[in-house]
Order: sequence, then C-alpha cells, then structure tokens
Amino acid sequence: MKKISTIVLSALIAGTLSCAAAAAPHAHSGHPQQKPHHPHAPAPIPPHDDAVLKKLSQETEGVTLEDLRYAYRNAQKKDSIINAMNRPGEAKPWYEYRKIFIVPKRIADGKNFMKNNRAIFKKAEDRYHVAPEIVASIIGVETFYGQQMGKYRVLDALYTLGFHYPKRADYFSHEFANFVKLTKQQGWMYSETLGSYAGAMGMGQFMPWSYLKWAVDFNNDGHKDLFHNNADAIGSVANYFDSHEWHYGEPVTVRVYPRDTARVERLLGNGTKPDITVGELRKLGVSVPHEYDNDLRCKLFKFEESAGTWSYYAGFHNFYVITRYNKSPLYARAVYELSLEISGKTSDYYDDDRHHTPHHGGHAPAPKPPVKPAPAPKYPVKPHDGHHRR
Ligand SMILES: [Ca+2]
Repeated sequence: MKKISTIVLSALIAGTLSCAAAAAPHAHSGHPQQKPHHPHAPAPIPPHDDAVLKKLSQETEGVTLEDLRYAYRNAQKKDSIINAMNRPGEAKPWYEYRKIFIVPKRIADGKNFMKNNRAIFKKAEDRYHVAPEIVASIIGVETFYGQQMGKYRVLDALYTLGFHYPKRADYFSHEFANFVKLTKQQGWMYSETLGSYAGAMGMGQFMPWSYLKWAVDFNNDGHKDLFHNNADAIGSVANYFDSHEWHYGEPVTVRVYPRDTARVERLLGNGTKPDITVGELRKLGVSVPHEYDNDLRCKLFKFEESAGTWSYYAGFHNFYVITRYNKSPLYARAVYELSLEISGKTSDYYDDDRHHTPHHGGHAPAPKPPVKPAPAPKYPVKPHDGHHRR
C-alpha cells in the first residue's frame, strides 16, 4: 500500500513538471531541457525500484543514476498502457489482416511518399542496398507514412511497463534506461516525445534500443530525427534492414502449391527462418515456380485466403529479414504485398532487372509475371506493441 501511495504522489508531481515543460517545442533545440530537480519535492522512490534504477545505471553507458531517478519521477503510470498490453493477441486470419494494410489509401499514400522522397530513397538504396519499396512499405504499415506515430508519452509507456508490468519488466525497464540515454543524447524533452503504448517511436516505430543502434542522421543536420525528418526515417529503416542482412535483389516470398498438404504440414510453424530448400520442397511434391532455383533456402508458411481456404508460401531469406522487424509472418507478407502495390511491381523477383542482370547476362527479358497471388493464413497477431529485438 505504501508503494502505491508513493507512486500516486510521484505521478502528481510528474504531472506538474510535465505541464510546465510541455510549452516548449518538441525536440532538437540543441540541448537537453530537462529541468533540474525540484529543490524540495522529490518523492522517495520505492527501494525496489531504486535498486532497479541503480542496476540500470550501471548497465547503461552514458546514463547516471540521477538521470534515471529524474526520469522516473517525471513518469506517470498509465493504466491504459497496461490494458493495451493485456488485450488478448487476436488471432486474425490473413484475409482479415490484409484489410488493415492493403487498402487503397495506404497504397496511394505510399506511392506519393515514394515519389515525394525519390532522391532520398535513391540515396538510401545506393548506400544500404535495400529495396526502397520495402522501406516505404514498412513506414506505411507502421505509421501510415508518419501520420500515426502514437499518442502516448514514451516516458510513461516505458515506465509503466518497466515498473508496473512484471512479466515484461526486465525488457521495458532496460528500454526505459535506453530512452533516458537517447533523450539526453538527442536533447529531447520527456514531456513531448510521443510514441506507441509500448514506447515505439517515429515513422518506423523504433524502440529506444533500436533507435540508439540503427537510427542515422541521413540529412546530415546533426540530429537523428525519425519523427519529422523523412530522410532520417528512410535512412534509418534502410540501415536496420541492411544491418539485418537484407539480400539486395533476392526474392521475398512466392506462392507455392503442395500436391498433398498433409505431407508438408510438419514444415509449418517453428519460427520464420528458412529451414529447407526449394529443391527439397519440390521433392515433397510442392510446385514452386520454375524461376526459383533448387538451392534457394526458404521456409514454408500457410495463410488463410478466405474462410477455410489456405494458400502456401515459400518465404525466402528476405522474408525472414522482414520478420526481424516484427516476427509475425502476417506482418511480413503485408509489408511485402504493400511494397508491390506502391511500387507497381508484380513481384520483386520477376520484374526486377537488378536481380536478373548478374545471373542472366543483363538483357534477358523479364520472365512472365506470375498471376498475382490471391490473398490467405493464420498466425496469432499481437497488436503492435513495438518492434525489434524483443
Ligand atoms: Ca537528421
């Protein structure tokens, strides 16, 4: 009980401080604007939490115990955040899931986003060797190209989950400390940095650890601003994919057709990493479009295209890389299909000269595009609660 009343008190104090701070514009005024400690108010931090802060200060380079205590005192516990985390992960079939992402507005906005940032996408492609339409699609799926970046104070989200959500406390308390570090580094204000209920930030919804590790200042203005700067956002997502070993010009996924679905059932599940070759799939009676070589590694997935109707897909290495951003195969397929829609490609594998040039001597006519895969599948879908290394 004592603990609760202390928290209520600190929340009240935090509320006052954050109101005062909220007057200034978000971020990037060049220097941290955290207020000094209120001379006579700091509420005592419960011993358990203070011990956690001490440990975090030892584990997080560039962050002092006082930085963490200051952040802690400024944070507010939000029940809405815990409720959002506890919402049961809905198991949506693919045909429901795709309706969220593969829609005319998201496609049209994606085309505009690519067009309006053409030079940036080109520069990112040259530097990071990641398909630009995949980068655009990620930003489209995550935040509707920066239009929906979340309304929670990141500080509150990470504090609430790091200190009031035992089953993920270890992860989120570390992200709390990473956020304190990032805030210091970037000169942000706690009161104004907003994100998802899990603390994911900016156009690509980076968690603090990812932000620290993979965000880049792609327009060279001295800030890594994934909230307002398209160049930084695009460069950072591309950098993330490059760092997770995107293979430029290689396929993502393709629909395949098992003759006997019972024979391949054992190949489903167990993650998203390629665990079989196309040649082995063929030996099991799975028909794979002939353009795909036998030695290509893949993972078999199934998707529910309409109630009770399933399709099978081979997800290649790049499909796996997309699941490093969010581990759901539904997510990866949505990102891929949206990328095709906004780039006007039928398939990155069939239509892409880059891929064929090295292998086929440069001027082979593009193989005939396959029939566009019909939409389908079923994996548990968690609401978006942040990404990267979870
Ligand atoms: Ca920048």
